[in-house]
Amino acid sequence: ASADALANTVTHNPNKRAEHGEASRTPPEGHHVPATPAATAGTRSENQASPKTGVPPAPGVNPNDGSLQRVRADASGQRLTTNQGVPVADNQNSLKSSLRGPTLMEDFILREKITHFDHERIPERIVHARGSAAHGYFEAYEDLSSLTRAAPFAQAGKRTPVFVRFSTVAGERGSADTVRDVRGFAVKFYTDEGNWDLVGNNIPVFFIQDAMKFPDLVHAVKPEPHNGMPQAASAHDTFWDFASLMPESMHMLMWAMSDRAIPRSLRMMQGFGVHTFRLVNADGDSVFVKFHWLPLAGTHSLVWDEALKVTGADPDFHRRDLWEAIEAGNGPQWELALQTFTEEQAAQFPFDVLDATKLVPEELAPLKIVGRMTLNRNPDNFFAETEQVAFCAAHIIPGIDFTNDPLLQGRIHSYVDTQISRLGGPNFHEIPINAPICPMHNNQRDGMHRQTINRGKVAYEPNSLGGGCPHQAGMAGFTSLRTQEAPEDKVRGKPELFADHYSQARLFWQSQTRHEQQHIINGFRFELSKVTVPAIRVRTLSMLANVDDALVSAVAAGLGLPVPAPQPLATSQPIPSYPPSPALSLMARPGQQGIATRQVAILVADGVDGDGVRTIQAALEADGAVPHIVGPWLGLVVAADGAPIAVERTLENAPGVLFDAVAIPCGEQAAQTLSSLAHALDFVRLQYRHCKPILAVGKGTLLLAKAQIPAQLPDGSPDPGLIGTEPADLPDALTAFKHALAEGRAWVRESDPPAV
Ligand code: HDE
Repeated sequence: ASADALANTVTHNPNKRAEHGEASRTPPEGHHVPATPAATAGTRSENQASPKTGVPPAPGVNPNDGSLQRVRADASGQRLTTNQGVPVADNQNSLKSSLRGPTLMEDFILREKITHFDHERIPERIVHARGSAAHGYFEAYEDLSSLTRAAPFAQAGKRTPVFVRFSTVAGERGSADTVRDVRGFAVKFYTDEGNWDLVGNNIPVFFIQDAMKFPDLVHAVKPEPHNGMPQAASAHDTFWDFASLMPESMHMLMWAMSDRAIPRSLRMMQGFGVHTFRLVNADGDSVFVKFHWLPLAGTHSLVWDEALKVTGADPDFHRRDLWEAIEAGNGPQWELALQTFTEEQAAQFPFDVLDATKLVPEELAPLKIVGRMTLNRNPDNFFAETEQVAFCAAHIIPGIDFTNDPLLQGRIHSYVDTQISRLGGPNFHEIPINAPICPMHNNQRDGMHRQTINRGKVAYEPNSLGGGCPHQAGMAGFTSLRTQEAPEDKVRGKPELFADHYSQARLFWQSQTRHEQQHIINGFRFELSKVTVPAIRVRTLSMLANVDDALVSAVAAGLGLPVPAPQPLATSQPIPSYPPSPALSLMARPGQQGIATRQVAILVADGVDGDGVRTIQAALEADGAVPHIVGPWLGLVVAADGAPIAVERTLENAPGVLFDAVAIPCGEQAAQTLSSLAHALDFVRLQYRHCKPILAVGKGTLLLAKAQIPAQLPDGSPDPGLIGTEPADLPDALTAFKHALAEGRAWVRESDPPAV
C-alpha cells in the first residue's frame, strides 16, 4: 500500500509527447504547480523561526535587507524567459531547419543559454579554494571604547552582522573537507563604519615570516606541477623539501601535524587573527592585540585514520555538518577573546610580536572575552555568496590598525589584487555579499561590470559643482596611527629575534597531553613516509632534533632511520625557554558540556528490539544528539514486536566513520544478521579503533564478539567507552553512554599501531 501511495505522488512529465513530430510546432505551457516555500527559499530564511527554539532571529542579524534582498530571485509561478526577458516557448529543443535537419545559427535562445553556461565557472582561489560559509552576527559583551573606537565594540549588546567562510588551504575547490591542513577562518563584519575582515586561521602561527616567501610556500604545498599530485595534501616531496629548508616553519609544522589540522567540525575549532594588530581609541591611544575565537562547542578533532576514511565516505563532511547544524537551529557560536599588551610589554617578551611564527603565551597576556559570534543562517546560493565573497586583510575600520609584521604587510596588497582577476575587475565590492551596508560614496567610476549608476557630472574632489561632496571625513574617518619608527634604514632583512626557530615549537610540544603527543609523532611519521627522497626525511628529522629528543626518536624509529645531528641554529643568542602552556592543548577549553549535535548510529535489522530502539532514540534526542537508524538496506525492518522501523541510512552508504558513536540494540535475529555482514563488522571495528563510545544491549553484544572487539583494555581494566548492558538496565547504561559521548573518545583504548 505504501508503495502505491508513493507512486501516486511521483509526477511524470506530461509534456514529453509534445516534444516530437508535428506536435512540437505548438509547444504546450510547461508543467507548473505552486512551489512550496521550502523549495523556493532553499534555506531557512531570516524571518523563519528556528525549528529548535521557535524564536525568529533577532533584527540586525543579517546584512540582507539593504544589499542581499534586492537581488534575491524567486521563480515560483513565473514563466521562463531569456536574459532579456523574452518568454521562451520551448525549452526542450534547439531550432532546426527541419525535424531531422541541422541546428540554425539564428537560435539566439540556445546560444544565449550555452554561452552563459560556458562561462559559469570563475577561477578558484589560489589558496583556500575549498570553503563553506554562513551568515550570523557578532554581539559585544561590553563597551570597549577605552581600548578601541571600532564600531562593533561601541556598546554592550551591540550586534554587527557577519559572514564567515571556513576553508582548507591547499586543496582545490572540489577537494575533500577532512584532509590534514590548516583551516581558514575568515570573518567579514558589516559594521556601521565599513567592512572589517578578520581573515584568520585555526592555527595561531604561520609557516613563514615574510610575505616574500608566500608564493614559494604555496608552490611547495600545492599539487606538484609536473603531475598534479597529490590533491589537498602536504605529504609530498616539495612541501617537506621547502619546509625542512625553512626552519622558521618548525613551530607551525608542530600544529599542522597535531589534531588541530583534522577538526571534527568547523564548529569545533578555534580561530586566530595570527598577526599582532593594534586597537586604537578615540584619543589615538593604542595597544597591541591578538584576536582569538573560542568555540562554545569546545575543540574536538578526528583521528587521522578516521579522517582518511571520512574523505572517501563523505568528502563534504564539514560542509554538511555546518549546514545541517544551522538548518536544525543549532547555529554554532564562538566567543571573541582579545590578548592586549602595550609596546613596553611587547619589548619585554622573549620573541618579536611582529614575527607571525610566534604566539603570545596566555601566561604573558591573558585572554579577555569581549563578545560572541553566532552563525544562524545558511547562504541562499553557494556561488553568489560563499564563492563570490572577497575577504581582504586590508579591510580594516577606524579603531583597528596594522602592525609592521612583514607577513601582514604583504597581505594588505595581495587580497585586493587577487580579486581583480578572480572576480573579473575592480568592482567586486559591488557584488551583494561584499557590499558594505553602511553608506558608500566616492569618486571611483566605471570598470568591468559596474553596477552603480552614479548621477551628476562631478567625479572628482575638490569640487565646487557638487557642493564639495563627497567630502573627506577628517578626524571622524580612518586615520593611521602615528608611530615612532626607527630611523629610516632601507634594508632587506629580519630582526635578530626572528632567528629563534625552535623554542615555541618546544613550548607547543611540552604543552600537549600524552595522546596529543603520540598523534603528533604519528602525523610526522605519516607525512614523511610519503616523502620519496630520503635526504628530505633526514633533514626534517634534523629540525625535530632541535625540538625534543623523545619526539625525534619516535619519528625516526617510525621511518627506520637513525636520529641525525640537530640542524645548525640560525642564532647565536640565548634561546628562551617557556613553561608549558596548558591552553595550547586541545583539551584546554572543553566548551559547552553535553552531546548536542553529536551523530549516533543505531544499528538495526529484522528482529531488533523495537522498545530498545525507541528508548535509545528518545534518550539521545532528549539531550540534543542526532540518532540515525542504520540498517542493511533502505525501507522498513520489522522489530521483534512486529513494529516497522524505517531505515534512514544503510551500512553501505553511511559507514561507521561518519558517526560519533554507535548503539547496538538487543534482538538475537538482528544481531545474527548484522554479524554476517562485513559492512556491520567494519562499522563497529572502526568505531572501536577510533576510540568512539559503543553501546551494546543484550544480544547486540554478539556483533562485538563476532568483530573480535576486546571486552576490556589490554591490562584487564574496563573500557570506559564500551558499554554493555542487559535490556533491563538500559536506562543506566544510556546515562553512561551519554557520558562517554560527552567525553568524546576513550583515548585509553588507543594503541599504535591499532590492534583492531
Ligand atoms: Fe591568505 N590569501 N595570504 N593568509 N588567506 C588568500 O585571497 C596571502 C595568510 C587566509 O575565505 C587569497 O581571496 C598572502 C595568513 C584565509 O575567501 C590570497 C599571505 C593567514 C583566506 C592570499 C597570506 C591567511 C586567504 C587567496 C602571506 C591567516 C581565505 C584568495 C603574506 C592569518 C579567505 C583570496 C576566504 C586567502 C594571500 C597568508 C588567511 C591570494 C600573500 C598568515 C582565511 O590573496
